[in-house]
Amino acid sequence: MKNPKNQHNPKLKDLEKNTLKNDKEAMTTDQGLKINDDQNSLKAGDRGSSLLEDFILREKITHFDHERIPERIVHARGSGAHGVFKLHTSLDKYTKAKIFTEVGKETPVFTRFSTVAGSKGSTDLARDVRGFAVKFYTEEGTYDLVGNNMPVFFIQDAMKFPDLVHAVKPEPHNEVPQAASAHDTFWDFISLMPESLHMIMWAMSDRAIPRSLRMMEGFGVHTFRFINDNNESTFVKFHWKPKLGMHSVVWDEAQKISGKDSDFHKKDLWNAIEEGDFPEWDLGVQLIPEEDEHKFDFDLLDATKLVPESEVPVQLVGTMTLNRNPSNFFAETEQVAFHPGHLVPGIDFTNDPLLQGRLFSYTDTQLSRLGSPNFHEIPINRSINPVRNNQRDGHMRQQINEGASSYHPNSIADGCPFQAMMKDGGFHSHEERIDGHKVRTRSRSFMDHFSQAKLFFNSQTKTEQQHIINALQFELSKVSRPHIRENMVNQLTNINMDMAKSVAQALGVPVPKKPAEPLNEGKPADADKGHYTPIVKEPQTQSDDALSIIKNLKNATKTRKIAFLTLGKHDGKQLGDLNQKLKKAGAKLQVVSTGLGTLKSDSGEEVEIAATLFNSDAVLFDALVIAGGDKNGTALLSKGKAKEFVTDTFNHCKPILILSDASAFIDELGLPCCKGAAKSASELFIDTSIDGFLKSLSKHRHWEREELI
Ligand code: HDE
Repeated sequence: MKNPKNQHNPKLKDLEKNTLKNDKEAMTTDQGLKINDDQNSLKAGDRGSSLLEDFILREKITHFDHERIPERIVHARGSGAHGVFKLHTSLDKYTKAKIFTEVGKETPVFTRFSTVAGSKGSTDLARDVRGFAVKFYTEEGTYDLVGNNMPVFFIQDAMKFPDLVHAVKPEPHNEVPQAASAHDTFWDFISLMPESLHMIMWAMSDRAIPRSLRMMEGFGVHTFRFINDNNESTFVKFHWKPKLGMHSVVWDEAQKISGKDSDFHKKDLWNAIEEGDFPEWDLGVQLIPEEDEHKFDFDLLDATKLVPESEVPVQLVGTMTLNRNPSNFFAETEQVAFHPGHLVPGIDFTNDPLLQGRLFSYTDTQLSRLGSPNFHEIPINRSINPVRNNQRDGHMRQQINEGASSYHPNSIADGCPFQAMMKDGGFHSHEERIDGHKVRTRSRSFMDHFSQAKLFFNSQTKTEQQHIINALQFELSKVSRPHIRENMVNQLTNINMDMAKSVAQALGVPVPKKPAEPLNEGKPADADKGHYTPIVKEPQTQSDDALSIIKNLKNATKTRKIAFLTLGKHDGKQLGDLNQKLKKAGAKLQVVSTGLGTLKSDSGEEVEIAATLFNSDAVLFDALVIAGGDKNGTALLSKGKAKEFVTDTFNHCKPILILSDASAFIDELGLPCCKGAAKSASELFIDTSIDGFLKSLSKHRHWEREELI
């Protein structure tokens, strides 16, 4: 989508130096030689062997042979987009970072969303954490906010990251399962590491199966520091809040989407941007004065903890809008290289041991992924502030540094490039008094592994709690070793006994009667036992509405995709009326029938069919309309696929509008929940009026229906 506003985006201007269009131009070799025959190799005779001399064939095949680069070790599957961040509230009291002080300023960004565990070609709808990485191209250098869609993490110390990733990735002996945590090694590790339990609650919740990348929150996860002009520090937690609100799919739906369209999220983001429905997120900050560092019932340096919004409110300061799709997936989305250590003056780290390890890992991994320390020169990674230093050479160097000096201090180049004073934007690491022994240990203040898992579970609606239980039942039912299932149930007893019991019942393991002693194998061989014994306690904040998706529903109608199921001869006036009202609400109606082409309504208007019962599926839509007119509704049900379409929509609790004879339709449909005794439309949460349907759409799902299924 060409957005006229983008012509002022300095990063997009910068990228233009490297973009190429082939319009009306001849094909050439990599050396610029025009090619006359791209169909045939050079041969000794027209049936003879190919000649080594064929430099054109050799060049083409050699380039092809080397096209692949290693995929990211984690977050391999991603979707990216360009956009801008605009600040509306200055944070100059806390930070000198210009992106957060100059109100009205638009900073170019490139954002990449990802799943974590799956390979590059895996499905979008895996139950997984989503990466949410934003690169801000600022005049003070590039700043990366490399976060996730969940505010906490599985582990507390970077030392355990390779173990966690080995455990969740496909098992090493047979390389299965792909993009799934439902297997023995993952749950074996988790069951022995109680520090992961808070994150497990998030990963088993609906947050792990978002409806759209446009409808999920983002978090910086760690506690960072803001530094102001007086070099005073304030702790900060970053939040991204989607303007469309949060929405998720249900697990059965997620699995079916994976089969019907494994690129569901990728296409959704791409299409929204192409259609001008630019996704937006508000950036929020939680600010904590340095003197309050120890006032919480958890450690701010522990990445398995969040700061409840009811304790420290999130202040919204600006908005990110993604308004342009990449021109080339590999050049931009694949080659973009994020790093939590890409900072600007005014932002700094804390001693969170997970963050500290990340500061090493990201540059290191780019070296093997992108192959050279010059990865910062790749156009998508290039700073819009010119790069000047004494780093030289290396594979694929692009910059041509002039002059004889490549060192500092020097006299022959007048000391240039020179070191910038702090007042001129020179980065100065925050000075912090550190006084302690060199120890390989973990602070006792990190040993409460359960209280925030309880907080998260307590904060969910009944529906959401049931989804967590269902997810645990599903995941652990795929674990073949009974002792792992049992260990996991024991861990759950320290979060919620009812949850632990329900999970145990579904797994065929002993149902616990009381909370178990938590297993904690995540401790050193000679550890002082007392030090590493988990602290089981209640959270200071018992429940926080901000943690629930359902309690925070908003704007649910905008960009919703609605299927209008018809065989033709539908009521044309009804369709027109519905279309108009849906458009006004920002939703999109698509006609679905048995084949492509056009259909005529009862009054003769032609409508274009967007999808068929065979090339599409109910899981790819947010809601369903059964057209009225000439027995259209019940006639539809003679098609087995249509029955499945309606039943899936019903089972996934999505809004349904029946514009034909609703009771005859329901009777004919024979839903599993009401076999024999047909229930009325209202008892089944099925709408029969357009206005009622619009209300249902804005609610997103009829969760009450889960009671009937
Ligand atoms: Fe990452 N992570 N990570 N991570 N991470 C990577 O860097 C790592 C962690 C996150 O779209 C890798 O360039 C360690 C937390 C995102 O390109 C690698 C630890 C959070 C992305 C790496 C963590 C993240 C990555 C793989 C524990 C949320 C995708 C490819 C100490 C705050 C960025 C790459 C993109 C990618 C290491 C934990 C977010 C290997 C060692 C916590 C969004 O460097």
